[in-house]
Amino acid sequence: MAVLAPLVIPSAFGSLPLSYVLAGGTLVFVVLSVVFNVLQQVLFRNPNQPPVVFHFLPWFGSAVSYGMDPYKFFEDNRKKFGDVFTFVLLGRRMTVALGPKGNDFILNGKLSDVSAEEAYAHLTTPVFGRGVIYDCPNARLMEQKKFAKSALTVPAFRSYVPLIAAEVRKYWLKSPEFFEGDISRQKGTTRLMKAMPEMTIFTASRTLQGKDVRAKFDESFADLYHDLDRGFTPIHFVFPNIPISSTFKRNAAQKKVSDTYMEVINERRRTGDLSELDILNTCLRDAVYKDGVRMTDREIANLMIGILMGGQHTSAATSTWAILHLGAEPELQERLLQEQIDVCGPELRDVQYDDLQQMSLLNNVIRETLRMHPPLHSLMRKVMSDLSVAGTRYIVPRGDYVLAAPGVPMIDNQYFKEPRTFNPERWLEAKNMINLADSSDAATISKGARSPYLPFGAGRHRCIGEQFAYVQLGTIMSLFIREFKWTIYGGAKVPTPDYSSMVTLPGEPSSITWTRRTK
Ligand code: X2N
Repeated sequence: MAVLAPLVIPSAFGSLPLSYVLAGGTLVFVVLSVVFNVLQQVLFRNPNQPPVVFHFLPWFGSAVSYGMDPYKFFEDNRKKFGDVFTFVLLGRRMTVALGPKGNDFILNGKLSDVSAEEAYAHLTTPVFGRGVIYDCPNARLMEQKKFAKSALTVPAFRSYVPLIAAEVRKYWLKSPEFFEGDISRQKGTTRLMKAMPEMTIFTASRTLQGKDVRAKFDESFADLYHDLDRGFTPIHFVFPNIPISSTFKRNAAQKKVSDTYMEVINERRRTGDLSELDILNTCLRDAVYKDGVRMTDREIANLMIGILMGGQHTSAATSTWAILHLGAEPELQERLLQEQIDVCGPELRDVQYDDLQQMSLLNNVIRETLRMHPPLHSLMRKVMSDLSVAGTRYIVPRGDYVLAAPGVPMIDNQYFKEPRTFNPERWLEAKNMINLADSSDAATISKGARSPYLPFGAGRHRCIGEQFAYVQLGTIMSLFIREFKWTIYGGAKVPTPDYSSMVTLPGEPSSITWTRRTK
């Protein structure tokens, strides 16, 4: 049939099918843009802007080397260019500023100069929903953080520890990763990247959001949050609305989860029971902005999604890394058990919040885990007006993004001896506890970002979840240490990091083999 015959174009080479012409045209376009891109980098270097990491492909830029191992990428380019350089990442110009000064420059940047919401909202708003976190003016976020933070008091933490312990025990009992209903089981193998995210979501929802919210995870919430997770990826950072199933599921799940929180809110208002010390109740009572505007129930619902997503990936990754490091060091497990006995007595009474404060080795294990594996390797801001970099002639142009990598000083031997060695004991030395900037730096680096140890960031966007993270991780780890001895599955080493997700995760298989401690 004539309509199916390939369209033929006359040309200098005779007649060619259209597909050949299109392919040839595309090839010529790609070759020309690569050539133009290379020539532009070689010929037109602007001495008043940071050096640009050389890349063949326009738009794509250095995506592969950054995406595969950002720390190696930062280190390699620091050797070539120093602390400040620009690279192209999937259509964005990212200017990196390394070291404590770089962290200060970015994380303490003026509100009128750098914007987090302009860097993140396209990723986070479809997941969290409208009106909160990065989908509102920064002044609103500051107050939302204050509302949430005001729930995170010592009395609240005291109430959380037994709730976390109960959730962990319940999980062990029913989960196939642990006892699977058979409490007499004495040994097993656990895929940490299955078990720890589940334990994290159950414990965080139970404590931060209450019994009724936790109960939803036995019904629909687990699958819906799973759909939200799969819409919270670097792919969606680059293409927020890429038409693939994870995007559609993300959008549907956001609506359903938000609606479910609204139902919980209505029910709490109906019964008037706001007695639990959770963030939801605090917001229902107190979330009135300084200008008299009250947060709507929808905004409170969406804030709950953001808070749970935030706590989820970061804590699940950190507990997994910590358990893996301990799995590689059985002797450290014994010392942690001794600490449990020293603090809670030989009968090992249930751990309390105040006990956790006495467990310095346990807290140093968490601190050291966060030093080697801060969940977020890159913190970004969009540059809103031309920024000059102190001590250089560089101007970072408006429209660029700036990228802080607080994890870089944390593995730099200038600040931490043998930085690749997991050594919780290093935190017993006082010099590691505070800022290590020398006196000449101290004058130029304003407070908050001076420290080479910033796993919770610094400045106006600093994490509000630090204390909660220590309570959650400390309680879960205490229970693990009391119940099990473990090694990494197959006698393997601690896995290398996988940077392809939103947080730095241990590569698979991240499994442990455990035996019960007989009591
Ligand atoms: C294609 C490898 O993979 O070459 F969650 F209430 C809730 C952090 C945002 C990181 C974005 C890009 C990686 C490309 C790899 C809340 C608790 C938060 C804080 C290239 C070939 C979320 C985006 C990561 C780009 C890296 C936003 C989290 N506390 N939670 N090539 O944070 O705080 C929250 C806050 C972001 C990113 C990336 C590639 C408050 C590849 C191969 C492939 N990034 N990324 N939180 N790449 N390749 C959170 C900050 C907020």
